[in-house]
This record gives sequence, C-alpha cells and structure tokens, in this order.
Amino acid sequence: MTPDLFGDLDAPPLPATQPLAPGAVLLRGFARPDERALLAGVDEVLARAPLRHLITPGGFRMSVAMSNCGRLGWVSDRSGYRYDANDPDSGRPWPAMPAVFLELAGAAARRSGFEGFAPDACLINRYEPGTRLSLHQDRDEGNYDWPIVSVSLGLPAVFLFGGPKRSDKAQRVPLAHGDVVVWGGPSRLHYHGVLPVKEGVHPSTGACRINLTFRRAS
Ligand code: MD6
Ligand code: FE
Repeated sequence: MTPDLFGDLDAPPLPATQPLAPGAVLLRGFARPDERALLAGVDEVLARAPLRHLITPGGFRMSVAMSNCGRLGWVSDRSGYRYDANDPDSGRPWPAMPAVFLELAGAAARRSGFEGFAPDACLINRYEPGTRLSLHQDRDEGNYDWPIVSVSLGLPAVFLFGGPKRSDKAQRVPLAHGDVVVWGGPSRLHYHGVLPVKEGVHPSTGACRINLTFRRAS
C-alpha cells in the first residue's frame, strides 16, 4: 500500500471552526454546500408566510423583516414577545420546516458538540442594507438546554457576540454567505446583535442578508 503523504487532495477541506466562547462556535462556510436548497426552502416558506415587520412591545416597527417555519414561530406585538403555532397575519399554522433546514441545523449543532438538536422553530430574517439588530438575549424559549443555530446567507454582516450582561464587551465577528454560528450551554443567554448591513448586492440573494435562526422553543 502506498502511504498517502499528502492526504486526500480530492476531499473538500473541513470548514474552519472558530471558537467564540465556551459553548459558542463559528462554522465558516458550513451551509455553503446547501445554499441553493436552503434558498429554495426560504422561497417556499415565504410564499405561504410572507415577510413582515413586527411591532415591538414598545410600539416600534422592527427594521428586520421576519417570518417563521416549523411548529412554532417567534412573534412580537404590543402585548409582548412569544412563540405562536399560528401566523398571526393568516391565522394558519406556520409552514413546515423544509427537511434541508432540519438536517443542516442538526448537523451544525452536532459539529459544535450538541448532539440530538431537533429545532421546532426557525425564524427567517431579512436584513436590507442599513438594517441592524441591537444587542439582545434570546430568552423566549421554554428551555435553554438547546443551542441557537444561526445561518447567514447573502450579504455579509458583522455579528456582535457579547457576554451574559448587556454591558459585557462584545466581539465583532464578520459573517459571510454560508457561515453558521452556534451558541449554547454556558453561552446560551449571551447578548448578541448585528451591526448595520452595508450596501451591496450578493449573487445568491440580491441586495439583502437572510438569516435563519433555529431554536428549540418548547
Ligand atoms: C443574526 N439574529 O441575524 C442573528 N435574534 O445573525 C438574531 O440573533 C436574532 O435575527 C432574535 C430575533 C431575530 C434575530
Ligand atoms: Fe437573537
């Protein structure tokens, strides 16, 4: 047998994984192989549950446009933030999560040390240039045993990843098309946000960034 001194040159390189904090990891390019299937899934979901700008409990219109798929969807209105099995705009259940969404979220969680992640909620966010998301915690879920899996598609953005207190210094993490961030365990309630998305046009999404955020909400 000939020893393979240089490794398998035909095998794609494993995506770079970058630890951000205990329980938090950036998987660079992890979603790239599935980009077309993911974007087709986004189109299918949005045809049945269109993007909309939710109103915060304080009465402000969110600049990020949102929709959901899966058994539960995250919604906001004057009465608060919550998960709801029905789309409040249509009164119907949210569209089912496309299989490729579930598989990707499970694989990203597994790669990050969270085996068995079965999300029941996927929030779809569209950021147009200038849109930002201020520092917040994801704390409307029924339990914090499972991580958040966040997939970036289209225009790049700078993700802010802080600590358990709003005042903790946040790292600036550049996110590109196909990058996945997973945070759970000791990082599950860390503050995070997105800086204003810069003007641009991406070949896959046009002039926007699409983010898929997977959670176990119940
Ligand atoms: C991101 N998104 O877009 C991270 N959280 O990279 C979030 O953290 C997020 O977009 C709650 C609601 C909507 C979001
Ligand atoms: Fe969040």
